[in-house]
Amino acid sequence: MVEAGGSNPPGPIGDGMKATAKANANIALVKYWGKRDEALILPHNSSISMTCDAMETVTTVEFSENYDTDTAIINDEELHSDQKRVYDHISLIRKMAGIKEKAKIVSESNFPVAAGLASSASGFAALTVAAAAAAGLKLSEKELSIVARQGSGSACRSIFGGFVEWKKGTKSSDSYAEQIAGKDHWKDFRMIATIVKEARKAVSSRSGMSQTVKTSPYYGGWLSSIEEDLKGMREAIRSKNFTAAGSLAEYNALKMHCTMMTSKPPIIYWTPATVEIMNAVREWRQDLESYFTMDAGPNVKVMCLKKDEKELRQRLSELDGVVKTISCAPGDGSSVSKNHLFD
Ligand code: 2P0
Repeated sequence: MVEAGGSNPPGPIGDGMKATAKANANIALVKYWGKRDEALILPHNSSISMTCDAMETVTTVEFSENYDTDTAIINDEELHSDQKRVYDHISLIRKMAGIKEKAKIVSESNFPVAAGLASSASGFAALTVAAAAAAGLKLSEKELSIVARQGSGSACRSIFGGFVEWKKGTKSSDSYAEQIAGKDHWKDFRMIATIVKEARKAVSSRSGMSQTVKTSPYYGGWLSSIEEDLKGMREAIRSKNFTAAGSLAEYNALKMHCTMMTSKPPIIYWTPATVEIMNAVREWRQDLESYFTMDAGPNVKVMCLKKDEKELRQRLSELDGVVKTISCAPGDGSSVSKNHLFD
Protein backbone atom coordinates (compact mmCIF):
# COMPACT_ATOMS: atom_id res chain seq x y z
CA MET A 1 0.00 0.00 0.00
CA VAL A 2 1.24 3.44 -0.87
CA GLU A 3 0.01 6.51 0.87
CA ALA A 4 0.93 9.52 -1.18
CA GLY A 5 0.10 13.08 -0.32
CA GLY A 6 -1.15 12.04 3.09
CA SER A 7 -4.78 12.55 2.11
CA ASN A 8 -5.65 8.97 1.20
CA PRO A 9 -7.46 6.78 3.67
CA PRO A 10 -5.58 3.60 4.52
CA GLY A 11 -6.73 0.55 2.60
CA PRO A 12 -6.02 -1.32 -0.57
CA ILE A 13 -4.97 0.95 -3.39
CA GLY A 14 -4.72 0.09 -7.02
CA ASP A 15 -6.41 -2.62 -8.93
CA GLY A 16 -4.23 -5.72 -9.15
CA MET A 17 -0.96 -4.35 -10.50
CA LYS A 18 -2.55 -1.20 -11.82
CA ALA A 19 -2.78 2.22 -10.20
CA THR A 20 -3.42 5.84 -11.07
CA ALA A 21 -1.99 8.94 -9.43
CA LYS A 22 -2.28 12.67 -9.86
CA ALA A 23 0.32 15.33 -9.13
CA ASN A 24 0.43 19.08 -9.48
CA ALA A 25 3.26 21.01 -11.06
CA ASN A 26 5.35 23.28 -8.88
CA ILE A 27 7.03 26.59 -9.61
CA ALA A 28 10.26 27.39 -7.79
CA LEU A 29 10.58 30.60 -5.79
CA VAL A 30 14.25 29.79 -5.16
CA LYS A 31 15.42 27.76 -8.15
CA TYR A 32 17.19 24.43 -8.52
CA TRP A 33 19.93 24.95 -11.10
CA GLY A 34 22.87 22.56 -11.35
CA LYS A 35 23.64 19.00 -10.30
CA ARG A 36 26.58 17.74 -8.29
CA ASP A 37 25.70 14.15 -9.27
CA GLU A 38 24.00 13.78 -12.66
CA ALA A 39 23.23 10.06 -12.31
CA LEU A 40 21.52 10.28 -8.91
CA ILE A 41 20.18 13.81 -9.54
CA LEU A 42 21.74 15.41 -6.49
CA PRO A 43 21.60 19.22 -6.72
CA HIS A 44 24.28 21.77 -5.95
CA ASN A 45 21.72 23.86 -4.07
CA SER A 46 18.49 23.49 -2.10
CA SER A 47 15.35 25.02 -3.63
CA ILE A 48 11.89 26.24 -2.55
CA SER A 49 8.66 25.98 -4.57
CA MET A 50 4.91 26.40 -4.51
CA THR A 51 2.79 23.46 -5.63
CA CYS A 52 0.25 24.81 -8.15
CA ASP A 53 -3.40 23.72 -7.95
CA ALA A 54 -4.31 24.30 -11.62
CA MET A 55 -1.52 22.43 -13.42
CA GLU A 56 -2.01 18.71 -13.01
CA THR A 57 -0.72 15.45 -14.47
CA VAL A 58 -2.67 12.19 -14.16
CA THR A 59 -0.84 8.92 -14.82
CA THR A 60 -1.98 5.29 -14.89
CA VAL A 61 0.57 2.48 -14.68
CA GLU A 62 -0.17 -1.21 -15.11
CA PHE A 63 2.38 -3.98 -14.73
CA SER A 64 1.32 -7.17 -16.47
CA GLU A 65 2.85 -10.36 -17.83
CA ASN A 66 0.71 -9.72 -20.93
CA TYR A 67 3.02 -6.87 -21.96
CA ASP A 68 6.21 -7.76 -23.88
CA THR A 69 7.79 -4.32 -23.55
CA ASP A 70 7.28 -1.13 -21.59
CA THR A 71 5.11 1.39 -23.44
CA ALA A 72 4.20 4.95 -22.55
CA ILE A 73 1.61 7.24 -24.10
CA ILE A 74 2.04 10.80 -22.93
CA ASN A 75 -0.55 13.36 -23.96
CA ASP A 76 -1.75 11.01 -26.74
CA GLU A 77 1.76 10.54 -28.18
CA GLU A 78 3.64 7.29 -27.92
CA LEU A 79 7.03 7.71 -26.29
CA HIS A 80 9.85 6.17 -28.31
CA SER A 81 12.16 3.64 -26.72
CA ASP A 82 15.03 6.12 -27.07
CA GLN A 83 13.26 8.54 -24.73
CA LYS A 84 14.83 6.69 -21.87
CA ARG A 85 13.98 8.74 -18.81
CA VAL A 86 10.48 7.38 -18.31
CA TYR A 87 11.51 3.77 -18.98
CA ASP A 88 14.56 4.05 -16.74
CA HIS A 89 12.30 5.28 -13.96
CA ILE A 90 9.90 2.36 -14.39
CA SER A 91 12.90 -0.02 -14.31
CA LEU A 92 14.09 1.56 -11.05
CA ILE A 93 10.68 1.04 -9.40
CA ARG A 94 10.39 -2.49 -10.82
CA LYS A 95 13.78 -3.31 -9.29
CA MET A 96 12.79 -1.83 -5.93
CA ALA A 97 9.63 -3.99 -5.92
CA GLY A 98 11.42 -7.13 -7.13
CA ILE A 99 8.98 -7.68 -10.00
CA LYS A 100 9.58 -8.55 -13.65
CA GLU A 101 6.35 -7.57 -15.42
CA LYS A 102 6.52 -4.92 -18.14
CA ALA A 103 4.45 -1.76 -17.83
CA LYS A 104 1.87 0.19 -19.78
CA ILE A 105 1.90 3.89 -18.87
CA VAL A 106 -0.63 6.49 -19.94
CA SER A 107 -0.22 10.08 -18.79
CA GLU A 108 -2.11 13.31 -19.40
CA SER A 109 -1.34 16.88 -18.35
CA ASN A 110 -3.81 19.74 -18.49
CA PHE A 111 -1.16 22.36 -19.42
CA PRO A 112 1.48 22.80 -22.17
CA VAL A 113 4.38 20.37 -21.69
CA ALA A 114 8.11 21.02 -22.10
CA ALA A 115 7.86 24.80 -22.31
CA GLY A 116 9.26 25.77 -18.96
CA LEU A 117 6.01 24.90 -17.24
CA ALA A 118 7.33 22.19 -14.96
CA SER A 119 5.75 19.25 -16.78
CA SER A 120 8.56 16.94 -15.69
CA ALA A 121 7.87 17.81 -12.05
CA SER A 122 4.20 16.77 -12.09
CA GLY A 123 4.93 14.02 -14.64
CA PHE A 124 7.59 12.20 -12.66
CA ALA A 125 5.77 12.74 -9.35
CA ALA A 126 2.58 11.16 -10.75
CA LEU A 127 4.59 8.38 -12.43
CA THR A 128 6.42 7.59 -9.18
CA VAL A 129 3.27 7.45 -7.05
CA ALA A 130 1.29 5.42 -9.62
CA ALA A 131 4.10 2.98 -10.41
CA ALA A 132 4.97 2.44 -6.74
CA ALA A 133 1.31 1.70 -5.95
CA ALA A 134 0.94 -0.59 -8.97
CA ALA A 135 4.10 -2.46 -7.98
CA GLY A 136 2.82 -2.95 -4.42
CA LEU A 137 5.54 -0.87 -2.77
CA LYS A 138 4.86 0.65 0.64
CA LEU A 139 6.65 3.98 0.59
CA SER A 140 6.48 7.01 2.87
CA GLU A 141 6.19 10.50 1.38
CA LYS A 142 9.89 10.99 2.08
CA GLU A 143 10.72 7.80 0.18
CA LEU A 144 8.42 8.77 -2.70
CA SER A 145 10.23 12.12 -2.86
CA ILE A 146 13.62 10.38 -3.05
CA VAL A 147 12.41 8.09 -5.85
CA ALA A 148 10.69 10.92 -7.77
CA ARG A 149 13.91 12.97 -7.55
CA GLN A 150 15.75 10.27 -9.48
CA GLY A 151 13.30 10.69 -12.38
CA SER A 152 13.49 14.49 -12.44
CA GLY A 153 14.89 16.70 -9.70
CA SER A 154 11.98 19.11 -9.41
CA ALA A 155 9.52 16.16 -9.17
CA CYS A 156 10.61 15.50 -5.57
CA ARG A 157 8.91 18.79 -4.60
CA SER A 158 5.57 17.87 -6.26
CA ILE A 159 5.03 14.99 -3.81
CA PHE A 160 4.06 17.67 -1.28
CA GLY A 161 1.42 20.40 -1.33
CA GLY A 162 1.65 24.07 -0.39
CA PHE A 163 5.16 25.51 0.00
CA VAL A 164 8.00 23.03 -0.20
CA GLU A 165 11.77 22.90 0.24
CA TRP A 166 14.02 20.35 -1.45
CA LYS A 167 17.04 19.98 0.85
CA LYS A 168 20.09 19.24 -1.21
CA GLY A 169 21.34 16.74 1.38
CA THR A 170 24.69 15.01 1.51
CA LYS A 171 23.78 11.78 -0.32
CA SER A 172 20.80 10.17 -2.11
CA SER A 173 19.01 9.11 1.09
CA ASP A 174 18.88 12.63 2.54
CA SER A 175 18.18 14.64 -0.61
CA TYR A 176 14.38 14.99 -0.58
CA ALA A 177 11.62 17.56 -0.22
CA GLU A 178 9.72 18.62 2.87
CA GLN A 179 6.71 20.86 3.34
CA ILE A 180 7.43 24.34 4.74
CA ALA A 181 3.72 25.26 4.98
CA GLY A 182 0.50 23.61 3.80
CA LYS A 183 -1.71 25.02 1.05
CA ASP A 184 -4.08 26.63 3.58
CA HIS A 185 -1.27 28.64 5.19
CA TRP A 186 -1.26 31.28 2.42
CA LYS A 187 -4.49 30.85 0.46
CA ASP A 188 -4.25 34.29 -1.16
CA PHE A 189 -0.94 33.70 -2.96
CA ARG A 190 -1.35 33.39 -6.73
CA MET A 191 1.04 32.19 -9.42
CA ILE A 192 -0.23 33.15 -12.88
CA ALA A 193 1.46 31.06 -15.58
CA THR A 194 1.57 33.38 -18.59
CA ILE A 195 1.93 31.42 -21.81
CA VAL A 196 3.66 33.17 -24.67
CA LYS A 197 4.41 30.28 -26.95
CA GLU A 198 3.47 26.63 -26.74
CA ALA A 199 6.42 25.43 -28.83
CA ARG A 200 8.95 23.04 -27.35
CA LYS A 201 12.05 24.70 -25.97
CA ALA A 202 15.41 24.43 -27.73
CA VAL A 203 17.64 23.48 -24.79
CA SER A 204 16.38 21.05 -22.14
CA SER A 205 16.82 22.21 -18.57
CA ARG A 206 18.87 19.07 -17.98
CA SER A 207 21.55 19.94 -20.54
CA GLY A 208 21.19 23.68 -19.83
CA MET A 209 22.06 23.29 -16.19
CA SER A 210 24.92 20.90 -16.93
CA GLN A 211 26.46 23.37 -19.37
CA THR A 212 26.01 26.23 -16.91
CA VAL A 213 27.79 24.37 -14.09
CA LYS A 214 30.70 23.61 -16.42
CA THR A 215 31.13 26.94 -18.18
CA SER A 216 29.55 29.96 -16.46
CA PRO A 217 31.98 32.12 -14.46
CA TYR A 218 28.93 33.36 -12.53
CA TYR A 219 27.89 29.92 -11.26
CA GLY A 220 30.07 30.41 -8.18
CA GLY A 221 28.15 33.60 -7.40
CA TRP A 222 24.87 31.72 -7.74
CA LEU A 223 26.00 29.14 -5.17
CA SER A 224 27.60 31.55 -2.73
CA SER A 225 24.44 33.68 -2.53
CA ILE A 226 21.84 30.90 -2.42
CA GLU A 227 21.71 30.26 1.35
CA GLU A 228 20.71 33.87 1.93
CA ASP A 229 17.89 33.54 -0.64
CA LEU A 230 16.66 30.30 0.96
CA LYS A 231 16.64 31.84 4.44
CA GLY A 232 14.82 34.93 3.21
CA MET A 233 12.22 32.86 1.35
CA ARG A 234 11.51 30.56 4.32
CA GLU A 235 10.94 33.64 6.48
CA ALA A 236 8.79 35.38 3.85
CA ILE A 237 6.57 32.28 3.51
CA ARG A 238 6.24 31.75 7.26
CA SER A 239 5.31 35.40 7.84
CA LYS A 240 3.24 35.64 4.60
CA ASN A 241 5.21 38.71 3.55
CA PHE A 242 4.27 39.05 -0.14
CA THR A 243 6.63 41.91 -0.90
CA ALA A 244 9.57 39.94 0.49
CA ALA A 245 8.60 36.64 -1.22
CA GLY A 246 7.84 38.20 -4.60
CA SER A 247 10.87 40.46 -4.82
CA LEU A 248 13.20 37.67 -3.69
CA ALA A 249 11.70 35.17 -6.18
CA GLU A 250 12.18 37.71 -8.98
CA TYR A 251 15.76 38.45 -7.96
CA ASN A 252 16.59 34.73 -7.68
CA ALA A 253 15.15 33.97 -11.15
CA LEU A 254 17.16 36.78 -12.73
CA LYS A 255 20.31 35.51 -11.06
CA MET A 256 19.66 32.01 -12.43
CA HIS A 257 19.10 33.38 -15.95
CA CYS A 258 22.35 35.36 -15.71
CA THR A 259 24.27 32.12 -15.10
CA MET A 260 22.67 30.59 -18.21
CA MET A 261 23.30 33.63 -20.39
CA THR A 262 26.97 33.60 -19.38
CA SER A 263 27.47 29.90 -20.14
CA LYS A 264 29.21 28.81 -23.36
CA PRO A 265 27.39 28.77 -25.71
CA PRO A 266 24.89 31.14 -24.08
CA ILE A 267 21.40 29.92 -23.26
CA ILE A 268 18.72 32.55 -23.68
CA TYR A 269 15.20 31.24 -23.13
CA TRP A 270 13.57 34.67 -23.31
CA THR A 271 11.61 35.87 -26.33
CA PRO A 272 10.43 39.45 -26.96
CA ALA A 273 7.14 38.54 -25.24
CA THR A 274 9.03 37.35 -22.14
CA VAL A 275 10.74 40.73 -21.83
CA GLU A 276 7.51 42.59 -22.58
CA ILE A 277 5.82 40.86 -19.63
CA MET A 278 8.78 41.47 -17.29
CA ASN A 279 8.77 45.18 -18.12
CA ALA A 280 5.00 45.48 -17.81
CA VAL A 281 4.96 43.80 -14.39
CA ARG A 282 7.63 46.20 -13.15
CA GLU A 283 5.70 49.20 -14.45
CA TRP A 284 2.35 48.03 -13.06
CA ARG A 285 3.92 47.52 -9.65
CA GLN A 286 3.27 51.16 -8.84
CA ASP A 287 -0.45 50.45 -8.50
CA LEU A 288 -0.67 46.64 -8.64
CA GLU A 289 1.90 44.64 -6.68
CA SER A 290 3.17 41.72 -8.72
CA TYR A 291 6.49 40.00 -9.43
CA PHE A 292 7.76 37.68 -12.17
CA THR A 293 9.76 34.47 -12.33
CA MET A 294 10.88 32.41 -15.34
CA ASP A 295 12.17 28.87 -15.69
CA ALA A 296 13.79 27.00 -18.58
CA GLY A 297 11.51 28.41 -21.25
CA PRO A 298 9.99 31.65 -22.55
CA ASN A 299 6.85 31.65 -20.40
CA VAL A 300 6.61 33.96 -17.41
CA LYS A 301 4.95 33.18 -14.09
CA VAL A 302 3.57 36.26 -12.39
CA MET A 303 2.93 36.33 -8.64
CA CYS A 304 0.26 38.44 -6.98
CA LEU A 305 -2.29 38.29 -4.17
CA LYS A 306 -5.86 37.12 -4.74
CA LYS A 307 -7.26 40.67 -4.50
CA ASP A 308 -5.32 41.65 -7.64
CA GLU A 309 -5.67 38.39 -9.59
CA LYS A 310 -8.55 39.43 -11.86
CA GLU A 311 -7.10 42.80 -12.79
CA LEU A 312 -3.62 41.34 -13.36
CA ARG A 313 -4.92 38.57 -15.65
CA GLN A 314 -6.86 41.16 -17.63
CA ARG A 315 -3.76 43.33 -18.07
CA LEU A 316 -1.59 40.33 -18.99
CA SER A 317 -4.09 39.08 -21.58
CA GLU A 318 -4.02 42.49 -23.29
CA LEU A 319 -0.27 42.23 -23.99
CA ASP A 320 0.58 41.34 -27.61
CA GLY A 321 2.69 38.24 -27.01
CA VAL A 322 0.43 36.57 -24.43
CA VAL A 323 -1.50 33.51 -25.59
CA LYS A 324 -3.22 32.63 -22.31
CA THR A 325 -2.91 32.71 -18.54
CA ILE A 326 -3.37 29.90 -16.01
CA SER A 327 -3.96 31.10 -12.48
CA CYS A 328 -2.79 28.85 -9.64
CA ALA A 329 -3.29 28.94 -5.89
CA PRO A 330 -1.23 26.75 -3.53
CA GLY A 331 -2.30 23.17 -4.29
CA ASP A 332 -2.27 19.63 -2.94
CA GLY A 333 0.56 17.15 -3.03
CA SER A 334 0.36 14.01 -5.15
CA SER A 335 -2.14 11.28 -4.40
CA VAL A 336 -3.53 8.00 -5.67
CA SER A 337 -6.76 8.25 -7.66
CA LYS A 338 -9.34 5.62 -8.61
CA ASN A 339 -9.97 6.96 -12.11
CA HIS A 340 -7.74 4.99 -14.45
CA LEU A 341 -6.89 6.42 -17.89
CA PHE A 342 -7.30 3.00 -19.58
CA ASP A 343 -9.26 -0.23 -18.91
C1 2P0 B 1 13.31 24.62 -10.75
N1 2P0 B 1 14.00 24.05 -13.07
O1 2P0 B 1 13.74 24.76 -9.60
C2 2P0 B 1 14.29 24.83 -11.90
C3 2P0 B 1 14.31 26.23 -12.37
C4 2P0 B 1 14.07 24.84 -14.27
C5 2P0 B 1 14.52 26.17 -13.85
O2 2P0 B 1 13.82 22.16 -11.95
O3 2P0 B 1 17.38 17.30 -15.01
O4 2P0 B 1 13.22 19.13 -15.16
O5 2P0 B 1 15.11 16.37 -14.61
O6 2P0 B 1 16.48 17.18 -12.69
O7 2P0 B 1 13.74 19.06 -12.69
C6 2P0 B 1 13.76 21.96 -14.25
O8 2P0 B 1 14.62 20.91 -14.14
O9 2P0 B 1 15.60 18.81 -14.36
C7 2P0 B 1 13.87 22.73 -13.03
P1 2P0 B 1 16.17 17.34 -14.15
P2 2P0 B 1 14.18 19.40 -14.06
O10 2P0 B 1 12.10 24.39 -10.96
